[in-house]
Amino acid sequence: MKRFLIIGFLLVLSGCSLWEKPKQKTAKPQTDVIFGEISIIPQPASIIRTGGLFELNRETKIVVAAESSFRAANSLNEILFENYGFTLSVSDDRANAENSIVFSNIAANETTMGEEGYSLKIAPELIEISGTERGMFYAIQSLVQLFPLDFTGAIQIPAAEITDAPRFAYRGMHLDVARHFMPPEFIKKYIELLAQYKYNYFHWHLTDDQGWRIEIKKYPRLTEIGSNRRETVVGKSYKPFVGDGIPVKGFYTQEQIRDIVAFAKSKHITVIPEIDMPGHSSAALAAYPAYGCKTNYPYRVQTTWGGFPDVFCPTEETFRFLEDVLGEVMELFPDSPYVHIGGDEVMMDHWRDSAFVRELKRRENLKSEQAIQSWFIRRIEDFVSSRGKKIIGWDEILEEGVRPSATVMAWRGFEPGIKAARAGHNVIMTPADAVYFDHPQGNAALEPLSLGGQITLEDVYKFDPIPKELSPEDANNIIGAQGCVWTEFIKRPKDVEYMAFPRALALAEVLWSKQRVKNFPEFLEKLYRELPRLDRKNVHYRIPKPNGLFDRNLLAGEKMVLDLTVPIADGKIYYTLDGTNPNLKSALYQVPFILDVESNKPVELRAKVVSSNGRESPVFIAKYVRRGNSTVGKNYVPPLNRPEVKKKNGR
Ligand code: TNX
Repeated sequence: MKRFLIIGFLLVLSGCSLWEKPKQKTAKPQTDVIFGEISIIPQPASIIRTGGLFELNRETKIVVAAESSFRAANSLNEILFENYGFTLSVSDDRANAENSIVFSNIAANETTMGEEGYSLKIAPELIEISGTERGMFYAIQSLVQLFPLDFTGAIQIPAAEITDAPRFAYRGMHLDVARHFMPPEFIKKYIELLAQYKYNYFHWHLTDDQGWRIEIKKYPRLTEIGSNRRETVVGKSYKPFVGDGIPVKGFYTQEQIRDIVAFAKSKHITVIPEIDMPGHSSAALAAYPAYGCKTNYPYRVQTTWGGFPDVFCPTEETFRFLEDVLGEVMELFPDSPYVHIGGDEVMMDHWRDSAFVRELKRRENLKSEQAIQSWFIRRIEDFVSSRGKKIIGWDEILEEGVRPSATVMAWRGFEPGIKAARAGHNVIMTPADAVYFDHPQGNAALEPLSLGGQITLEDVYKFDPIPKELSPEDANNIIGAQGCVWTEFIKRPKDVEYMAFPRALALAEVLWSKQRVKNFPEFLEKLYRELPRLDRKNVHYRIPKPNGLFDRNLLAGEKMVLDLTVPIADGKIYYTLDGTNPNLKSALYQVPFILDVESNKPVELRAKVVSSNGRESPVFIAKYVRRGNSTVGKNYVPPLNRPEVKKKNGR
């Protein structure tokens, strides 16, 4: 019955003209996607080009056999509708399979492609998609990247046979909503974008010193008090403190959380909640000071960044409180096998000062404050596992031993990850120097205010979650990696987008694609085709650096040919050579030319890319240095008519 209702709904959806957007503008030739290579991020394991094209049009039918394929088909229809304003009819009639997209659901235990793998066969007469429900969902994410941006009567898709499966089981992105609250609609947008690139986990950092952002029914003060910050430090003016006077508020109600979790599930993303303990707990202690070790202490929702001595006191009352909180949390995230309990950066001064803690140490034979931290985490882990879930903690939880069942997020470099993998823990690699997307994407002086050293798109692409030191057996314990977006200096959703994209696309390829099919220049080519799709979704990604712009040491006599290509469709490059930052009045780069670089007189080129809708990249700098005698070639003819130059600059 339910099944027919779904068919009915889809038929109505596809046949009803009210649902159709006005036809797309004027006919325009399709992009070179059809004739060019097949451009998919993350790169599939195997693509075999066969001949011809499949033409998807309004008459194309979707054929499904099982309920799980209905859901997969539905997600294809959603994408078609959102982008082109129409949907396809869905039926279980396999009789005439011409001009159709046939979904075949395969049970996970009956496929060699694994739980997440898929096969996508595009032939001129039909498209066949097979896999588990999740696998079919990923097949669709690949398929739609082959569609042109605009619909001009038919969507032509190059024929090919794609077989695919991920390299890692854990492919995550994180978002800190404690430092700056992000509205529920944005969380959904973020999740949708992650799903598009085959991520399967969203790690939601919900509590920290500067804000508690999840409603807990039994402890209403957590959000009444803990979700309100009076103001925020301006930039890095901690001492003396300069505040901006602007309150930061916001939390997610349980209803909103359920809605987001269900939305994520429909996109095959598991949401992992993080409740940080025993440190990073100022906001909770501002609401319930009784669970700290100090009496008459000015616990408050912090307005600056860094570490704070506020810490949960390991009393029975505190454990009861934390178990109540985690109990409610686990009910809100029924599909997550994990709860993240933080465990990072604990300052132990308050424990050291506490008579209660000294007595506890004696009673439990705990030799150090670190040992209390481990004892604390083990108690929490016992509770979490009694509810059938596993804990994840930041790598500090390893320090005095934690049970092997705990999954470790290695953030302080590779070393803790190596240690944890050797000790038999499952490990998720999140080394700050490689995948902390709150770090700047280029020269920090030219980027928005941020933390840490630069991590470029290429750095992310070249990151390998498996450290070379590990034996193949221990390497199996590395279940994946995750990009982290801490939001001390990232205030608004569009700032999150700027920091996360396009680096999250590079990381998606690290996590999904086999190493042998990875190639950074090809990734950049694919990115060029993919960015307009992000524009379509109003994603405020950071416009990448023009290709061909990098520092050069020139040999005597070597010509410095400046040959740049714009990294985005319809983009323009403005540049200066006098050390000032370029703007829209600066010289417009049009064709390759020779730059005079005299001996021992370095030239600094500053460039900025501006998109057709007026969005500006940061300033990019390249330095050209020539040592020794120069004989700058005066006779050089710029390759004006080189086809690749025309193609890229002409769009
Ligand atoms: C370290 S990573 C932290 C966060 C900060 C981040 C800034 C971790 C477990 N703790 O509290 O926001 O660095 O990059």
